[in-house]
Amino acid sequence: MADVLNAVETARTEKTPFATRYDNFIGGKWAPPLAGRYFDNPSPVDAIPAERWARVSADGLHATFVSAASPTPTGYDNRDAESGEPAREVYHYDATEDRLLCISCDPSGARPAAANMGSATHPVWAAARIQGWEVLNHAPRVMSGDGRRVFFESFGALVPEDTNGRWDVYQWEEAGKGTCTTATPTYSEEAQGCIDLISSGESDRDATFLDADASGENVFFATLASLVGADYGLNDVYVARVGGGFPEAIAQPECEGEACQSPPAPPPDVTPASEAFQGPENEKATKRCRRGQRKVRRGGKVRCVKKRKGKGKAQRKGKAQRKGQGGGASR
Ligand SMILES: [Ca+2]
Repeated sequence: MADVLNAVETARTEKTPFATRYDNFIGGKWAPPLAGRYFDNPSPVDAIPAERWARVSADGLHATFVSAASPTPTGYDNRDAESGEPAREVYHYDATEDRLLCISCDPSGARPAAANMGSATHPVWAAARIQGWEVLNHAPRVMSGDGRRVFFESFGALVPEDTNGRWDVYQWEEAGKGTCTTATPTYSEEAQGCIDLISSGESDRDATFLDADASGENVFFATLASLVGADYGLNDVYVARVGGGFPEAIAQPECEGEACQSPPAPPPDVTPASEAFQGPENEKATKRCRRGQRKVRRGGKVRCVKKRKGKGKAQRKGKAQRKGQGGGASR
């Protein structure tokens, strides 16, 4: 094992060496496995972040993990339908009810379609998986804070809409606590919850779970599939959001006959050259008179002359009256 440890992990291991085997930590106490079957790997935590296949919910009452134990502790035959090799499945454990569920086992009871995640010489068969840790100090949130949702990837098709024979992102939601009930079409008695696709199940490439928020109502995943009209291809990050979605652009109907005309020409420049240009012809627009004077055109030229007092007073008075009426009417 030392060959896969980094310097920090090696130092810790030397200080606190691994025991030869570990009991299970259940309900605050260490307890030996009921059947006496200990894991081969004595490490309580895998040294390689990407291979840490277990999580505990924030409330400490729920756990999810991956195991290839065969048959499964829940009695499902998890041998790959083609190779016959035991395949990894995803489990959910609820400490409040001491209940273990296989949430990725095929709801129909059929044996799984698994993929070899390893190599020809060291095969690792998996029908489903949760994402391992991304790096030493960060694990994607594969389970909501309350433990009632788990996001996993399945190679096998668990719903009829999954037709691509590739890895897809799924959600397991416990029945009775959210939108899932025993009457929901995707409810599975085996999983005691609803199993739904998050990715499309139709792309010819794998979809990947990236992360989720604590509520489990926002799930981030990557896919090559174009799930909205504006996505023209390539690998994109999507968020599946409870109550979310984009308004799709409405396709313009095809035109017929006279309706098929060119779009109207853009409006002319808002600043015509004649206004921007400063010269004699612009004198009227640019010449300003002093207070008490007004502009008049005489002999082709603009001049400032004294305002006529009587007319000016009458105009100002009329304006004031209109203003006053307007103000009253608006209240
Ligand atoms: Ca699939």
